Amino acid sequence: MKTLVEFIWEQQEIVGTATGEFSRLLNDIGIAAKIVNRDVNRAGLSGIIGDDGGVNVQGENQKKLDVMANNEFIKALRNGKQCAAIISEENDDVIVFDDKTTKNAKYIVALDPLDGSSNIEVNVSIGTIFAIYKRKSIGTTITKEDVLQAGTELVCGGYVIYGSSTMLIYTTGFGVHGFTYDPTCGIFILSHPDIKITDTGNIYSINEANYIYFPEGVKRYIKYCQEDDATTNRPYTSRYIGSLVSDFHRNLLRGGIYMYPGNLKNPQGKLRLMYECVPMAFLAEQAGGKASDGFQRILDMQPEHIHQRSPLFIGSKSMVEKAESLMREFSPDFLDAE
Ligand code: AHM
Ligand code: MG
Repeated sequence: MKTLVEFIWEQQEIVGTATGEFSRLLNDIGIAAKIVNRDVNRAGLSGIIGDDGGVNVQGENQKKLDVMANNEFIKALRNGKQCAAIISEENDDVIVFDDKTTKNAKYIVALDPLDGSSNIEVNVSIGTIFAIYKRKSIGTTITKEDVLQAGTELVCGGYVIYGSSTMLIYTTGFGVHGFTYDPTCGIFILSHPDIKITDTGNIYSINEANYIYFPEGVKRYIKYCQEDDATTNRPYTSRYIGSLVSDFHRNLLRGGIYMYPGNLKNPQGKLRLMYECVPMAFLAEQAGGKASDGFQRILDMQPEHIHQRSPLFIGSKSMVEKAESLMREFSPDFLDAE
């Protein structure tokens, strides 16, 4: 039995970066996850279900649990002192810590504290998504270059799923590893070492209600998924929870594709590049899968602002490649036509 903390240390020693700072940072994320897990579990009893009354920078109503989860992560990262700044879905601007120790910390964390929050009230699995970058500047104030880094610079990507059991999954570029939370002793235990996604699968996940607004390439891909072809195991099966963490997690373990494409109303789709698409893309690639905006690799995209959106096609490699080929054939100019 190996705990998350033991595993992180072991991995750091293998790659020769065992200064302890990164281990402590990941441990701080684990601490916040446990508190959020407790609150999510008790939400129906403790009066923290429902709207908070606030609206975030994307114009979405904030739920009480969104705000609570955001506060817990900020608190844990501030107290842990290994993170110099946070980019959060719930904060318009970058949160920069400026106390004596923390302002020299090496890392920057981007996070969606509670993803899939429209599912909170109905007891459906939700999650936290996080991305860790190493800052470029040390000893000065945080710069734009520290904050707006491409996914290729990512040090760690991961998520926590608050589901029928709570799990923390992460990668630092040496495989994808999953830990299940044991609530009786309060620790994350390694349960899914070295997760791999199959090259193809039979699940497709997309909000088909947006069909009429989709690019032609996406419409063709949906039809492809629905055609009868025994050699490729089609028709596939459709599964869409509406919670990226849960949809991605299922497809990672079973094989499949998740899509949130651009549409005529929102050509860049809905998901945020830095704290939703990029960490998931790192995990997908590390598991042997693929992540794309329909034309280019998600990890190669250079963010221009912290809340930037991007279309996302992610999961089993062959399935993403098929979707990309239909996008190129039938909707080559879709993203240029904004
Ligand atoms: P959120 O960060 O505001 O919760 O939005 C992201 C979520 C994803 O988890 C999910 O896949 C998607 O939004 C669902 O959107 P839709 O309801 O348009 O299908
Ligand atoms: Mg989200």
